Amino acid sequence: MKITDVEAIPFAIPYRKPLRFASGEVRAAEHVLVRVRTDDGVVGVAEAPPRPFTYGETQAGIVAVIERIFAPQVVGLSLLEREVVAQRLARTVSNPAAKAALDMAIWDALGRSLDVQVTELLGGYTDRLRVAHMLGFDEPAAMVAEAERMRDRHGITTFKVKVGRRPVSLDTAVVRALREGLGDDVDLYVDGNRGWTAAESARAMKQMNDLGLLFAEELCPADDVLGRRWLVSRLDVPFIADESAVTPADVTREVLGGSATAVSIKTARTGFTGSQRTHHLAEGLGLEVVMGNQIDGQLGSACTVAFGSAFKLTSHRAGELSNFLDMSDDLLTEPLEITDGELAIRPGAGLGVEIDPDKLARYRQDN
Ligand code: MUC
Ligand code: MG
Repeated sequence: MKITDVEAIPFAIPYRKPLRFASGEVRAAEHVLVRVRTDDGVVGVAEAPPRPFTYGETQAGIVAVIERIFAPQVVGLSLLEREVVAQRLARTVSNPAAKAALDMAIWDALGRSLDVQVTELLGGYTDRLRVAHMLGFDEPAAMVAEAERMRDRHGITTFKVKVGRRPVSLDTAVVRALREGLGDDVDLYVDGNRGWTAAESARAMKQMNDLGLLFAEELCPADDVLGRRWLVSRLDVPFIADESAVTPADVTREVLGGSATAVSIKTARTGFTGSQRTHHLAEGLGLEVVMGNQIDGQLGSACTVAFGSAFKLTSHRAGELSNFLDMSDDLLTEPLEITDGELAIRPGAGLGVEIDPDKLARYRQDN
């Protein structure tokens, strides 16, 4: 079970339509496939999605940091030395998606070596998550039509609505149209990606007071420390810290400072090892948890569902697992399928997914 090789392969797959939100926009999945090989011939995989507008990483940067810094630090270690891996990677600041993908590829290789599912290794609580779909910026009618399509085709009944535009009425009109169009049987929550000020956020939440929202996420920047604390103290729904709370220390700071009351766990930025730490902390602090999406492809979504299914707290709420539906293609031999509003974990060892070599050859960008 010794790691002998780490590969970082850039690939690009276009989206059928771009996803737009307050901090940026994604038109193509320009991700990095990470493969970890062992001396037994086992290969573990994961994907890293660069999100420069959130964490500063780029596709070329992820390839470089893995090839030049991380690979030499982990080659020669056993798959069982995951804490040694974590501590070595921690010597380099930031680079969360690069570290997370390497960590998850190691867990996948471990599961395959032991012939056990990763989700069983992590906790084995259940085998599926309810799915929440993320709606990017558009006209109200188009966003309602997309939500109806997701409900009719996939049985999805939880929607996260991107907000943070100005004037705030642009977004509050969308949320109202969704509630009116879809009725009271769907769950709705909003994510501002830091687009509004605290005062704008308070005004928008007041305008949506009668719409029965489940959560509000990152409506204003965490760096507006007093404004955000003021906002969170006057809301009557949990306020999710997403990009402001990547590490357990960030979560502690945001929550104890009164600037968040719930947390988004994203395997794309904390892997399985870091996500375990955040989960345990959230459980100890008594926080709501949502399994978030870093606009992941199918491989990334398989990682989210593997982690989310492993624990009671992470499987309680619908997980954000459906962005891959907007990609024009993907790398897996067998596509993930969302049915009756749920995504199930794959039955095989590790993550239970295989990379299609023809698809990888078609979309890789390094040859
Ligand atoms: C989200 O929850 O914010 C958008 C930007 C990003 O980094 O993640 C997505 C979704
Ligand atoms: Mg978010």
